[in-house]
Amino acid sequence: MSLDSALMGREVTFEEARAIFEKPFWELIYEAYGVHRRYHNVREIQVSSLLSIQWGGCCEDCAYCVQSIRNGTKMAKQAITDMGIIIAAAEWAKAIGSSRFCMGASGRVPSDEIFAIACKAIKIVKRLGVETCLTMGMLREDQVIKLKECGLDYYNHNVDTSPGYYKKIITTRTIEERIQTIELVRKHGIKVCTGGILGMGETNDDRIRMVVLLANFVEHPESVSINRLVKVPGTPLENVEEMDSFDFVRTIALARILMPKSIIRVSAGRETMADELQALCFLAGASAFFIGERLLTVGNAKVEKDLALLDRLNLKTVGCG
Ligand code: SAM
Ligand code: DTB
Ligand code: SF4
Repeated sequence: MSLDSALMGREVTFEEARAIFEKPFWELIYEAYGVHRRYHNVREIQVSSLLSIQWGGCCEDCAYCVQSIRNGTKMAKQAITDMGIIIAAAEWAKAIGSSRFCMGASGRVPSDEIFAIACKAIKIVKRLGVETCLTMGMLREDQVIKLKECGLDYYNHNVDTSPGYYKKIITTRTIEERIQTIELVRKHGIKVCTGGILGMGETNDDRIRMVVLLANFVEHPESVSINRLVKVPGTPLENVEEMDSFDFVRTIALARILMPKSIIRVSAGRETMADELQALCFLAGASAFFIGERLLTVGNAKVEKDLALLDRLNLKTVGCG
């Protein structure tokens, strides 16, 4: 019996997940690629684009984030209020192959002002025939209901690391608070995008625990975001030791095996990844990435280079709608 069917529909234990993660590398990849083939069209990659609609001035102390005032950011809080800029960015995203447009805002929770801007933008972007995604911190139930009414497709809210390592990275909130927002989003029928960051000094056991947490949600997240830390000067994680690339690939493979149907995105950190490493991520079951010159505030891989990579690997992007 294949691993995915053996584990289907029940909680996975840490020990089971670790046994998968620690398989001989090529056995793990073979297994993950098999799951990927059974549930997805392996010739297709889903691409999304990001736009920061509010940046800087955040009071949270996430050790990886350039937007936190605790990390001495010079970025004053500023929002995009001009819908024209948002529409132009969404149109550009569609033109370069994105089927989903994701808007992000700094902050622990959204202010009324940025929440209203996001609601307006969601309705307009949807009319372009592009899926919408939003990430703006923790939400109240009435806000989730409002976003659903506006037609929001996905809400991105990351657990970021393992429950045990969380306090080493963020002290101004708990992982349980994050999970509450994810549960509210799920409850009101908005698709869940969640994941975390690898390469923040955590161990492989932490990476496994994070994937197990995601895989044991009552329903698997429709979209799983695996970021590789972008080391931003001035943040406490600026000089953290580089993680092993094959452990990054192993984490993707584990996520693919434990969440067979989910979209798995290689998110931040691709700018410094070799094409060959990215190809290995796709082989291990990654099925999506962000396209565009910029993520939220940091740079991303070049668009022409990404389009050429897709071409060289005989991959095509999933169309809109
Ligand atoms: N403020 C909201 C929040 O924290 O949920 C939304 C924006 S926040 C920038 C979205 C996600 O970006 C974070 O949860 C984190 O996973 C990711 N992120 C932020 N800085 C990063 C970095 N330097 N490298 C990799 N991922 C990062
Ligand atoms: C996610 O998991 N990765 C994206 C998205 N969700 C919003 C953002 C990564 C942000 C990288 C740092 C920056 O651009 O500031
Ligand atoms: Fe603020 Fe989000 Fe950055 Fe944390 S990740 S400092 S909550 S913007």
